[in-house]
Amino acid sequence: QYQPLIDAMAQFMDKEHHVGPLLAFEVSDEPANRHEVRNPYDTRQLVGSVQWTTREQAEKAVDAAWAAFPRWEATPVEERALILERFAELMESHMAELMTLCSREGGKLLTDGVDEIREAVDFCRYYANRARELFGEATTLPGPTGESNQLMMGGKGVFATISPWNFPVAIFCGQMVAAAVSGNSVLAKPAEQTSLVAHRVVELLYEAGMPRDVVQLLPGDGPTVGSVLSSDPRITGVAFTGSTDTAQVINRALAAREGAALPALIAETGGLNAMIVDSTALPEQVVADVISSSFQSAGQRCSALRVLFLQDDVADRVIEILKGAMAELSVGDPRDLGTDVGPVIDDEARQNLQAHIDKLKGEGRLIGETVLDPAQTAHGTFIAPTAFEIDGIDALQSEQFGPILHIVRFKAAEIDRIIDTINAKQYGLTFGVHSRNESFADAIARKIRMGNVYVNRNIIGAVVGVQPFGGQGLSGTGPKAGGPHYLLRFATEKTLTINTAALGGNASLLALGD
Ligand code: UN1
Repeated sequence: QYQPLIDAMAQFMDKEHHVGPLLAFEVSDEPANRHEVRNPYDTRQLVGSVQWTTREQAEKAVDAAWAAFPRWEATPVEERALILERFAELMESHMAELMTLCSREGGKLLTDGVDEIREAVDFCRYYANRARELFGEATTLPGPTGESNQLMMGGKGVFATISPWNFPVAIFCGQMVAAAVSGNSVLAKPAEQTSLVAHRVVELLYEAGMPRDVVQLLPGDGPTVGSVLSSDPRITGVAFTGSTDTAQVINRALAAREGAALPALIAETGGLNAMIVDSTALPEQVVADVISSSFQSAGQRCSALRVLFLQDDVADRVIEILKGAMAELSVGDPRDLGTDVGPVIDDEARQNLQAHIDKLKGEGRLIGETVLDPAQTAHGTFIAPTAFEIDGIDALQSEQFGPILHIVRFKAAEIDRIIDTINAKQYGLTFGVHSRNESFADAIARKIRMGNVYVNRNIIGAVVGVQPFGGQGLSGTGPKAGGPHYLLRFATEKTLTINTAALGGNASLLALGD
């Protein structure tokens, strides 16, 4: 079913894109401030360039966002929601173009590209409907006679959304539209690596009717754009998805602001995601789920599996099948439907992952590795899917954001200690159990402190509205993206209490919204 999309992608394949910020005011072309974008599959290919936002432009964008806020907040929620729905339709009808950008700029496989854009579309529709429920009519609350009580929902002000390169459409859109549909104006900072697709997406958002001062796009780096967005006292809230370390930096910057609203950081960060497999599990199914959890999207999902705990009596069997499956993985061109694993995002990522691999190889820990075909991978930033056996997770401090799996063997009697060790790491994102012993799986699922727990399946691919996604502890603040409470963190609540007796019982005179 991909063939029509592949055909449609052809027309976008060789185009170069030269873009810049999308702000409420004109920005002149500054060649000196342009950054090249290269294809991770073949870094000899120039995909385009991005002009980064300057500090002065970012500050001016905050002015414009504040000026837009009261008008936008007063816009009926139905109108705001309809813009999201039109935007979702436009993304669907531009699927091939957006997928091409995801592939050429972000190294995404076609299948991942389709999932990515569908997820963005789902976010728009889900948040549009949730916004109608939350921001429509005020809720009338019961109270004593002679008094009326109403709870009204509004926006907070100006939100900065700072998003990652691994879901350059889905997460980028999810944060941006959640903030906007809740009545806030938005300054969206895409990841440096994936600004081209973000630019096209925001153009479509404008086409859908979003006013240009309500959502502005500020491509650029952390030290310039990121620092304005986390240190300007006029920023009411920040929605951030990315590394735990960066979230801590943003959190400190927000907290240090004088005279600013108390910070509202919504962070969705990293994990040290584990899966526990006991001796009753089905090895073939375990391996299929481990392969997708660890190596799909080249392991570049915050939900991806990093540590596999195997009960000793099934460990050899699972490892043997896993090695066979890893040998079969085809690593290479993301545009080829036969490819299982594409490149990692850039050379910096490749070097960091390779250093981790070299270290563990040096310790004699390697148990399986996919062999790369130089004809496919020589010009790109590739990392071979690799599995190591380690003694425990003490030495694993933070996640390796790539196709690297660590395996730990355990004995049945050690299970409680293992759960405690995993919980003590304080990363709390995704987690899996494979077991046909229901009470075992259930007990572990209850004890583990994780945001998303999966039993007898893979641990990636949370579906919007069905499996709300997000972690706890070092993995994030909540509320969960794609869940019923997400928009609440972008909103204010106002309780309006009226002494109706004073108005001769006619409270409607004062009811807000009239
Ligand atoms: C992320 O990698 O930042 O469950 C989030 C999943 C996706 C979300 C991943 N829906 O894999």
